Amino acid sequence: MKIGITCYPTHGGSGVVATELGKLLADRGHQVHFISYDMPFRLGGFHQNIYYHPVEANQYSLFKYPPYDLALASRMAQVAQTYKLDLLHVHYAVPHAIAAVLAKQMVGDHLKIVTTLHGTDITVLGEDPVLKDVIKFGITQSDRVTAVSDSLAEQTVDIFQVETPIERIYNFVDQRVYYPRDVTGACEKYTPCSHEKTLLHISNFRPVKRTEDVIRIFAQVHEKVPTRLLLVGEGPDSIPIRKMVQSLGLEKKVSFLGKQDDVAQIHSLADLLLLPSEKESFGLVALEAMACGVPTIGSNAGGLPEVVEHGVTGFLSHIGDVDSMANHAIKLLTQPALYDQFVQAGMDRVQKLFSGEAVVGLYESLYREVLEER
Ligand code: GMT
Repeated sequence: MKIGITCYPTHGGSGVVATELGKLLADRGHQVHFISYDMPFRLGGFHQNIYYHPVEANQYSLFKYPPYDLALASRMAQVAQTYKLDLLHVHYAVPHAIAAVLAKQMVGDHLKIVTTLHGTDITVLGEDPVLKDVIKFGITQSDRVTAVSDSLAEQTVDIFQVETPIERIYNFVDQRVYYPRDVTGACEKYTPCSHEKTLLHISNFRPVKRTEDVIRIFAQVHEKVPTRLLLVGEGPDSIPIRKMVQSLGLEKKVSFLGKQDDVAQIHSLADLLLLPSEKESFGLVALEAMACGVPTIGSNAGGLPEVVEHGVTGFLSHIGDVDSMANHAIKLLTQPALYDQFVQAGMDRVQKLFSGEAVVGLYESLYREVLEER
């Protein structure tokens, strides 16, 4: 098949999933065309069967806002015509699904659109009265719509009152990259080595991640068990969180590592991942941690309970229940046999539900099904 993929090319989970999917599809012999404003960061070097087509918005002085959405639609149509694409698979509804609908109108009905909903495109932007109707339009005009968890599929129906069937296809992880790495000596690369237990949080430091809760959980755990905290990622809450760490006198125990590329290695340094999010349609970072042998302590928001099995591969508490999350962390850190059981259960769960091979097969079947309708 000839497949166009559009995603956000940055460090976010939707872009990671889209890029990894594209690479696996290319490995299986499909021709994959990434169409975006930048090269997806996970794409790396040369890959057979993968092409990248940049989108540039015109900066003409009349425009207060460069028309990226139109440039994207136009580029999608050009690539579709030039390379005779069978379908566009767009990740994240805004503006990608809407741009794809426009491209399809320019090219013709034979070009199919598969839209994958990732989370905040529905749970945050779907609540925006300005965007709500156009997101609904993108969903209803797509030939197939998938969501990364049952929770997100249900929320989409609730928020938009759509009858469009939404197929749940879970995110996946490449187990050739995400596995418990031997990190002997690697700790120095990120922070002074220590015999303390290591807690880890990775996110875009947006309010939905509740990073203040991460610090509160850590402060409680640290009182009972010698621990340190690694924080990976950057965003609007990074500076307030630094201030909070200072005001609690925890600077020596908390390392801010900023954005990092080799996340599998950092996961492998950790004992627990903290993910107390307000919203989390899936929680790719919890899946990556699980694949690296790291249980998650987090909230039961959105689709997180579909990834982390409470009491089996991690512990999930109500959003904001910092005491419960801290107690669960202390329990796992102080009971080695239980901890090992959680690690093993997590790795088994990854194999059973979230392997790249299985999930790429589901997308391939979906593509075939939609192309048969031509
Ligand atoms: O976590 C974010 O805010 C980034 C966002 C994105 O679009 O990359 O993540 C969403 O998609 C990920 C991949 O499907 C999911 O793992 C995240 O749970 C989801 N984030 C939210 O729902 C807040």
